[in-house]
Amino acid sequence: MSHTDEMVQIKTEALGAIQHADSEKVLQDVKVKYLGKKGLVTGLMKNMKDLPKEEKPAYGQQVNDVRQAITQAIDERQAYLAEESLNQQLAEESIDVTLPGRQIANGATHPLTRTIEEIEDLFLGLGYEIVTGYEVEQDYYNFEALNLPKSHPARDMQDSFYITEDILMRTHTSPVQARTMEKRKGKGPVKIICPGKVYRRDSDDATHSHQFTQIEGLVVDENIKMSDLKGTLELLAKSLFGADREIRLRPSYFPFTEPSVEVDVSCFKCKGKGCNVCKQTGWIEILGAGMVHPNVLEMAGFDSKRYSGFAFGMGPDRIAMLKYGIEDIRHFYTNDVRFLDQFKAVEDRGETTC
Ligand code: FA5
Repeated sequence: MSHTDEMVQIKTEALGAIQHADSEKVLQDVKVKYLGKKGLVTGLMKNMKDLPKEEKPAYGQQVNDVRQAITQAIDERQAYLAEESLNQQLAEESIDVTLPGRQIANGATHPLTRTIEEIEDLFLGLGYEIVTGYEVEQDYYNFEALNLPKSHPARDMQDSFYITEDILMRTHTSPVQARTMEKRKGKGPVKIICPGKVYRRDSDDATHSHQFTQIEGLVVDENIKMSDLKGTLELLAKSLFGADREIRLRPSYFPFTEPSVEVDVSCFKCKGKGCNVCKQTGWIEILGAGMVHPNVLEMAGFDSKRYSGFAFGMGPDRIAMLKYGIEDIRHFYTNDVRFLDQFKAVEDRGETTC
């Protein structure tokens, strides 16, 4: 085959291969095969040495024309393939703006959080501060500073998770009272509520959990009386369970308050007649309270002759159970979305009281 025939053949083959290259990768291979350092067009130049001198310029020109034709065909194919791939990408990624949007699943505030926030709002409105303490607490603040020395039998009322002999998971929110009073260095007034988690070695059942929440309340000032406590708790009961609720105080015992009371609210379901919610008594127990024991005031550095105070401690878990008709406290902690979802509707309706 003559050099010219060879050239024509290479050009024809190359242009065919370029037209058939269906990807940029294949096209690149074609380019290397014909125009690369060891490519076929580059190889044509090597024929020059066999040609008579006078034919060399024309031959060189022809090879350059072939190189140029192939280069141009490759560039055109390259541009075509790039456009193709862009079109394909645009088609794949196109957004149909007419499709309906996807619903975002909204959560709802946990019923316990709702109850705690509702109680906090009431007391903030009455000028109380919110103070939080430590869930891992010293025996001193959990018991001793509350008039419960090491050997006191009333410690049994709050079976405890001890970490060391002197450190435990707090069994109530009352240590926050002791710590706050100590910080105030004997100067009133103190007007606080203390929400938080507490822990007891109670066996779990429908109304007991080993971890639950409490909200403590404490007011210390000159001239604080039992009637102040009663008025405050009446307001709380009405705010939580309805404006026509009444409360009653029954004598009780807490080492840190004297006198101590259990506080009942008239049943919101049967209005005091007797039903399954109030166990046919017409009353529901909601919290413990009393006048701060002089020993507790003195241990925290307050002069008990000048200052007096009241304190109360409630369990929002039990209050939320009553408010929302929840029959098992464990629902609060198992995070079953079917349970939690029900409170979305309550929230959407903006309900606050039962
Ligand atoms: C106390 O813990 C006192 N510190 C409350 C107090 C504070 C009294 C200030 C006087 C002055 P008690 O042990 O009764 O009291 O608990 C208070 C509330 O916590 C109970 O009324 C109940 O609602 C809740 N509670 C107690 N044990 C559990 C439990 N295992 N699971 C869920 N709630 C509980």
